[in-house]
Amino acid sequence: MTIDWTNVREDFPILKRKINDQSLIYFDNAATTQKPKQVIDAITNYYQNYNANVYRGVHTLSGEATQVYEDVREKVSKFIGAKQKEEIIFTRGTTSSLNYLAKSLASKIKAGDEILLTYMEHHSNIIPWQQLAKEKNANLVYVQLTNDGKIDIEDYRKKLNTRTKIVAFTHVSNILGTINPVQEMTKIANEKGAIVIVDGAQAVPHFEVNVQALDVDFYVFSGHKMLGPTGIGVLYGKMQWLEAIEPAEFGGEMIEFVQEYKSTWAAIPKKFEAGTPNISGAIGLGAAIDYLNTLGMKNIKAYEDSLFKYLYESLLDIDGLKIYGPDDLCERSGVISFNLDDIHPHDLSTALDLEGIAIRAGHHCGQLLMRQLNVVATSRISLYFYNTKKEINQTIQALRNAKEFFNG
Ligand code: C6P
Repeated sequence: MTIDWTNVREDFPILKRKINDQSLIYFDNAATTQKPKQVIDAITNYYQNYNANVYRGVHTLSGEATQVYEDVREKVSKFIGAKQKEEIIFTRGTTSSLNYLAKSLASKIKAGDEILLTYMEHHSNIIPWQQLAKEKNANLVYVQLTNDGKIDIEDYRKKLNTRTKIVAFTHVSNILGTINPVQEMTKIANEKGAIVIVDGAQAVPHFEVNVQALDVDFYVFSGHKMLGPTGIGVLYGKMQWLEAIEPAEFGGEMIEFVQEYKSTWAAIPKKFEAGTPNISGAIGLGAAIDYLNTLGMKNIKAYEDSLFKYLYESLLDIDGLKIYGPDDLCERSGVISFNLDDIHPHDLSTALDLEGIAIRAGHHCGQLLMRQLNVVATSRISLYFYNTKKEINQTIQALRNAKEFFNG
């Protein structure tokens, strides 16, 4: 299939917006992606035509809503190559999936155990483990990064030992863009008997992910970074792990029998979905997956890679611009962090915003990584398939203008 990537933009109403009298150029896709009308329409259709709670009614509307909600579970399962749809738990997003796991796995951790993280983790993949370590008197251990922003595999091997109970790391760094060798890291961790949890927030939207091939124990991601709405995310777990862990949230629909002083749990996945779920969010996520499948993840990756190469080489041309992360573009996904001379990223971002260009500036929820890079903040451009070379050219010019303005 040949895709007209410029035509794809017609599906995204927001891309017609003007910001400061200029056409919007949206380069903050790692924070959240824009939504195609197919996703917006699917949510509207639910509220207009079959709004009801799931599982709770025998009436027609509830049956319809339940059917679509469960169909989305199946779609997600196929999209990430899970063995069965019951391995897909709906959550509010990556952060809530990781918090859920930290609570659910608490019973497996005792004093002196180790939880292995890396220096490129998002705060969402640090703080829940810090809290768990504090509660259990366990220890957090961090894997070093190489100078070009990759996980130091030798250090990783060294730090894994029989005390390591959990290894949690990101598939793709939201700051460096580094794609980590998940399969290799999982194999090494499993040999030591550690549970492997992978943060796929910046991976699933951009290339094909197959959790069975990766052989991870748990994999988590957010709907809103892959065209879906906010407030919906996924916690994938291998069935044997989901059977071995306890729920961390309790209430309606996650039970089987309730007695005065004890209860039993519903079958997986309902055991892990207490209360009314985000039904419209799941429906929006289902429409997002349909949309991505229509384009094809392989096509998306190929187009994004070519766009990224163009962006990377154009940025390299700007004097005084320092790029963070791997030099080998095969080891990167569509995120690029940089600093330009001594211009504060917030100033740079504000200057670009005046020209209608949205980039992100700050620590990107990665304060540990900022300290490793010896900076307080970076500017960041993150791409998606609706971006174009023309937008990159305009942004490069805007960066040159800002350089001249701030440096006089
Ligand atoms: N990163 C960014 O601009 P939530 O907020 O739960 O949907 O996702 C959290 C999260 C976890 N892991 C990684 C690797 C992430 O990139 C993010 C979100 C956004 O980089 C917001 S800070």
